[in-house]
Formats: sequence, C-alpha cells, structure tokens
Amino acid sequence: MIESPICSLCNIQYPIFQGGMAWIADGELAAAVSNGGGLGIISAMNAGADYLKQQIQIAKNLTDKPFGVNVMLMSPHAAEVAEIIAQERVAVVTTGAGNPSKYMPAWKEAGIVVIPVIASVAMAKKVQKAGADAVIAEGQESGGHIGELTTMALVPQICDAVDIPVIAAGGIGDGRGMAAAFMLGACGVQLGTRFLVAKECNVHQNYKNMVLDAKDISTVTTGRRFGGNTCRCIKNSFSRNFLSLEYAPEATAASIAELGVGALRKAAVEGDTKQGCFLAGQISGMIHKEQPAAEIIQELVTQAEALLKGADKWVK
Ligand code: TUI
Repeated sequence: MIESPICSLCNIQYPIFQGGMAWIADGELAAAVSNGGGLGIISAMNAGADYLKQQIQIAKNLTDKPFGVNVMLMSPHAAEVAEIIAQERVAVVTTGAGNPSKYMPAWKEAGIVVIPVIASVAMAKKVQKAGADAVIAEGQESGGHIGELTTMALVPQICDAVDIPVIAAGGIGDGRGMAAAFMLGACGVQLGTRFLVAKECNVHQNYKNMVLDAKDISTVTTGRRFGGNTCRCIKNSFSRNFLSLEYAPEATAASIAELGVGALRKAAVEGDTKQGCFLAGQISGMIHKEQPAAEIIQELVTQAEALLKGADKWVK
C-alpha cells in the first residue's frame, strides 16, 4: 500500500494527481480520477469565472471526494478565477506558467491546499516562502508549457532545496515512472498524458488517437528560440509550420507570439489533426489503450508497489 504525506495533505487514497490540462481536464475527468482514489484537477485554462463555476458543479455532482483546480497564470482571467477558487473552497489549487505568490494569502485564508507547479529551484524557494503546502516539480518531458530541466535532474534538486513535499511530473506514464519518482525523493506523482486517454476524458477522439498512435520521438518543442514559452506537442503540420516560421532568419519573438492562438482549441474540441496543436508528453509512445481513470490508477499503484518492494534485489 503506497501512502505518503500527500495522501493526508489532500485527503486522498493514492498520491496520484491528474494534470490540469487546458481544454482537456474538465469536471467529468476530474471526478473520475478522484473517484478512483487520486486527485482529479479541473483546468481553469483561459476561460472566465462562469466556465470554472460550471465545471466545479459538474465535479461536485459526480463525486464527494476532494478535487483540485489548476490556474494557468498566463490566462487573462487568472485573477477572477483565483477568487472563485477561494469562494467555492475548492480542496486543492495547483498553478502553472508563473509565480502564484500574490494569490496565495487569499487561498490560504480560505483553507485551500496550495501546490504550485514549478520548473526551477528559484521558483520552488519563492513559493515555499509564500506559503505553498507542496510543489509539483515538472520536468521538460511533460506536454505543454515546459521549463528547461528533465524530471531526473529537477526532482532531486527541488527536494534538496525545499522542506515541503515534492510531487514529480513529466515523463511519468506508468508504475515504473512512479517508483522512480519516489526514488528521486518525490512523495507523489502527477500525470497528464496518461489521463488524457482515460475513457472519462471528453477530449476529441482524434486527440486521443494522436497520443495512442505516437511513438517515442513523436513530440517536439516549439517556442524555444526566443525563450519563455516553450511548448511540447505532437509532430504534425501545425508544429512543422510553427518551427519553420520560428527558425526563419527574419523571425522575431513578436512575429511568432500569435502563432499558437486558438490551435489548442482546434485540437481538443475540433480534432483538427492538421491545424491543431496537440500538447502531449514524451511518454505518449508508451500509451496504447483507452482505459477508465480508476483502472489507470490501479495499474500505477500495483506496478509501483511491486517495484518498490522488490528494489532490494539490487542490494547485496
Ligand atoms: O503550465 C504548464 N503547462 C501548460 S499551461 C498550458 S496553456 C498555455 N497556452 C498557451 C501558452 C502557454 C500555455 C499548456 N501547458 N505546466 C506547469 C509549468 N509551470 N511548467 C513550467 C511552469 C513554470 C514556468 C515558469 C512555472 C513557473 C515559472 O515561473 C516563471 C517566472 O519566473 O515567473
């Protein structure tokens, strides 16, 4: 039985979070993951207060277990969404793509567990100082907006730098990754891509198929040249076009800034395999079937437990 401080902190059975994927992680997916014993997370993405309120209600109707909300800090609606989270007294808030410190006093005041996603030691220290209850250390194997370090290099450095619990994310697709994360010092894991193919995930079937058909080298990163907005996505005509414009000699940060606008919606809602941007992690090549969220969680836990129990086979 895998148990860690994350279970008591978040009042969940297993220390497994579902990533708050923009345009993908809705109230229905979050409830399914929470009902399976993990922590489901609704993405507030780029939407306003009404969308979030509606998804929170959907999740509350489907589960009596705790669930979380992810705030994408680059969203123009981040401030109003932050307020809704406090009002609704959501159990857990995770944040991404920025420094959440200014919202943290209000969340702590409302009794919410605050767990920022970070990709560097400096940001981990900042959020710990601002009162974070734990951090999610996300390596660049993840899908979507990513930092510079791999999970293997990032997680132990974050564990050394802070005193609060660390959850590992990026490149974790099964119980092997989960066991490895614990060996690196993490006491929980977050998975996005694996839950994207959950039966209860409402993303367009073409998106699931892009992940199911992916192989090891099917993802690329866009936005690296000018820094600040690197994204990992599946190779297709959108990403090829983006990269050719990004690396054209005449390109500037401003000229490519608007290239991705609307492309995530095109992928997740319309299933547009040509013009859509299919954010997904490097473990896409390991995923071969759609499964109920609860089954994904059971597989992870069973495999990780067996590996961790058997780890002494390496020690004579
Ligand atoms: O946030 C993510 N992944 C995401 S957000 C997203 S939606 C989006 N849409 C359009 C453009 C950009 C994003 C898709 N995927 N993961 C968590 C994460 N946070 N990864 C890295 C970070 C991060 C980066 C910088 C956290 C803090 C940070 O601080 C920078 C600073 O100094 O303020």
